[in-house]
Amino acid sequence: MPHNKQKKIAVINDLSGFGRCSISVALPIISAMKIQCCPLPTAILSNHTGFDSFYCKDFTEYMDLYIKEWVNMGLSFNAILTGFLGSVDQISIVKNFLNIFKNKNNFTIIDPVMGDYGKLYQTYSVELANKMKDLVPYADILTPNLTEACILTKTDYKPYMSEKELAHLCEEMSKMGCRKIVISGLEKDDNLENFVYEDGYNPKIVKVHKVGICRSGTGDVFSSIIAADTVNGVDLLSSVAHACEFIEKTLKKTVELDLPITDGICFEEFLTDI
Ligand code: PXL
Repeated sequence: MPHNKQKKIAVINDLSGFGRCSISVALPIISAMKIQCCPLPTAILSNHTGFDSFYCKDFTEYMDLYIKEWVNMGLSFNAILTGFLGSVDQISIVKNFLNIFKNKNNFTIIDPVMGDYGKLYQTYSVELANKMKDLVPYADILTPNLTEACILTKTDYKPYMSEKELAHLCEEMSKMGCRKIVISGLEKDDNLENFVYEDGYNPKIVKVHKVGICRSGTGDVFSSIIAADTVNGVDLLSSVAHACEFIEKTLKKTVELDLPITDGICFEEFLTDI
């Protein structure tokens, strides 16, 4: 197939025009890592839901037609990365997409985007959050934050958990059908930690020094780097270290520039060195 000569990743996520998250982050990062990024939008927003006001157009009704064209073109992907969903009905649309495009030669990275700091994002219903579990069995790599790991395992959220508690969360998620899990963005003292669980190995913690507080879209930078590194043949632990190092320097610059918390991290400053 002429369209499948270059490595490419399908990214199922929303397009937020301002606030540096989702497709607006995945496109530049994955491209800078020399992989073609093919977005399938789940919703189009003026700016992300962390702002007090935003316009959101749900894309559910157009997704099947969009996917059909990709099938007709004979596209294939080296990885599929999913993120923010716009409605409950999108769970079955994403499952259908994975049933068509997931195969034994590619990877699926499910970022079960649902919330942060113990709360669901504004547009997420409890029903959508419950249904997100249906995508876990498709994940070669699952990248929840702590809030999302708690929702998936029906565990009460608390901002700090011991390694034993984190390992337990991972065991529960792995029973749901995914082999590798990274619980990302754990804020502990002055550090940002990531708990890396790979079936059959002792879990590892990858940490970096955190400057200021965590910002919107950091999880999207993280999952985009993991997806692109995986396609480029990098092992999970090294790619988590890579993502952390990139996020650490970007957070530092973001604080230096004194950007509003809502505006994400200024990854453009370092994009060409990624
Ligand atoms: O970064 C997660 C995310 C993705 N998409 C939208 C969001 C958020 C977090 O606030 O609002 C639209």
